[in-house]
Amino acid sequence: MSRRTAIVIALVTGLAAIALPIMVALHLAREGSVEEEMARVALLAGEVLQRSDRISDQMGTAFIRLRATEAATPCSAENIALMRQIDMISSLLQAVGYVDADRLVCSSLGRHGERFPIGPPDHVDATGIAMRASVELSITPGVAFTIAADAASGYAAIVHRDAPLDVPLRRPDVSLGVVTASTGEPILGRGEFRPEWIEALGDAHDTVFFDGRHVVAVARSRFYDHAAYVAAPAAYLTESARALAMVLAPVGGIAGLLLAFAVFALARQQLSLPAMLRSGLRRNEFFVHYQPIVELETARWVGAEALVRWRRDGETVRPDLFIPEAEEAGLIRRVTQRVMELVAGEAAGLLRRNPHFHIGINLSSEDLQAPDMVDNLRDTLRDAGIAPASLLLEATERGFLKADSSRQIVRDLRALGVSVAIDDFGTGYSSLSYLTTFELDYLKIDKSFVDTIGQEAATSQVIVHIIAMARALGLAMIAEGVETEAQARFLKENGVQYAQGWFYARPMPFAELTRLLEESEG
Ligand code: G
Ligand code: G
Ligand code: MN
Repeated sequence: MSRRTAIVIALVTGLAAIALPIMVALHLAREGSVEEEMARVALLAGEVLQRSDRISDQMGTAFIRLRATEAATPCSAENIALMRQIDMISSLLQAVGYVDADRLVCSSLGRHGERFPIGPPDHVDATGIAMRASVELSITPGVAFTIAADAASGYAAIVHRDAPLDVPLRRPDVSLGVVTASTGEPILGRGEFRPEWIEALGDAHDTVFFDGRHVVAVARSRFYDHAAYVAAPAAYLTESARALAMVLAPVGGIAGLLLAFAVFALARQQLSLPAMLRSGLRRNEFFVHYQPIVELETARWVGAEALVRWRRDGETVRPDLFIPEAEEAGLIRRVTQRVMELVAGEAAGLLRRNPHFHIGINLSSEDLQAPDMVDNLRDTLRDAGIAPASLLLEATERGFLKADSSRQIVRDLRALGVSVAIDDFGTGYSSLSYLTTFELDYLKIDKSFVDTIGQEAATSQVIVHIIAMARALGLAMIAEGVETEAQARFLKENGVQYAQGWFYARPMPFAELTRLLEESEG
């Protein structure tokens, strides 16, 4: 994956991370309000049913008590007194009375005579109750009553028509009513009514559903042939969903931002150098350039230092950038291993044809601690058919810091026939006496000392001491970073055997190295 693709993916994912929770919040808001509305209408339907059940209970009780008097004249003074008493104790009945020939002859209010015609019953139910659903009485104009009369005895109960519907409503356009459960015939109700709402009940005791236009609850009485329904139009939903969304959307937005942030952090981590190094190793993005090492006496190329390069998305990353990262991330062993494989792969032929030519490979301090390092190297060299003497391993002072293990590995390497150099000498912090405890072959004089040659600075004397010391320790010297003829002359005059630097050649691809070598020998 290229860096650009990764950034685009991170951006798209980040945007999705912001948009998705908002959409989910909106959806939940709608869902939540449907559920909320279902709970609300179910509760209301239960209340309507309970009220209509209690009204029926009180009517039934009233009929039983009135019938029990077995009075010859139902409108006797004693009977009217009883009616009054029943009326007083029945919380939901407005009055009880006596019906004859479609007139309310008397009631708990007194004797009415001819004054209260109530018309014929709308229907007589299975238990012999004659229902008049909506009757207006002349003493209370504009108020509708339901009159239920016991057809056999003529006794009747009078309730406000809408008494069962007297439940607290949040909205005026909620429909509610009571129907005959067995037939679905409406008994009383307010607002829109659809027969299919009752049909949806089937054999169940109650049901609640959303038919796309209304949230509907229907509940059937356990005692009477009644069912109550409550239906809230869906228009509320969008409204309450909007209200809920106003709360949820910002929460979703914040969650989205957090998510987007996490995605970004993850993407950044994926784009981090260690992650890129890992994928670079997997995808063989590393290659090696070779910088010739020159014998000062003869000006001949006697070897070359392998310098790792990394081509990432078309550009070459410098090793001073990624080597420290690789060390930090614990990947340097794999980098070194890869360099060794690359060198073994391309340079084996050249090294067999030129037994005195050598290739230098840089080691990191971790390489000098790895117990399998010597065995791995031996295998790599054997598989490639390279003589160990063709190899120079360069380790910096830092590499020698863990003295005991690294000293043994250096010993094993040299026993194998490989040469070992101390690289960047003088730039570390090891004491000289400490370095003398290592058995080495070469000392590479760091460029910073070569740079001082010919300068007046006091440090320009240091290189003289380094040279003297290397000679005392019996180490051959390779001067690094030689850029001028004057530097080359000075080094040669002071007994430095080898040099490396732009004055001779820059690091180059292997093909160029072989071409130039063959030309010089040709
Ligand atoms: O020429 P160049 O920019 O490649 O060198 C930069 C630094 O990277 C030098 O200090 C060199 O020692 C180091 N270096 C180059 N190749 C390797 C390698 O394969 N392994 C290690 N550990 N260091 C390397
Ligand atoms: O492993 P070491 O630090 O020795 O690697 C040598 C480093 O110095 C590499 O980055 C290499 O490209 C660089 N180099 C080699 N010769 C010269 C030179 O003559 N001048 C400069 N400025 N850098 C050089
Ligand atoms: Mn080096």
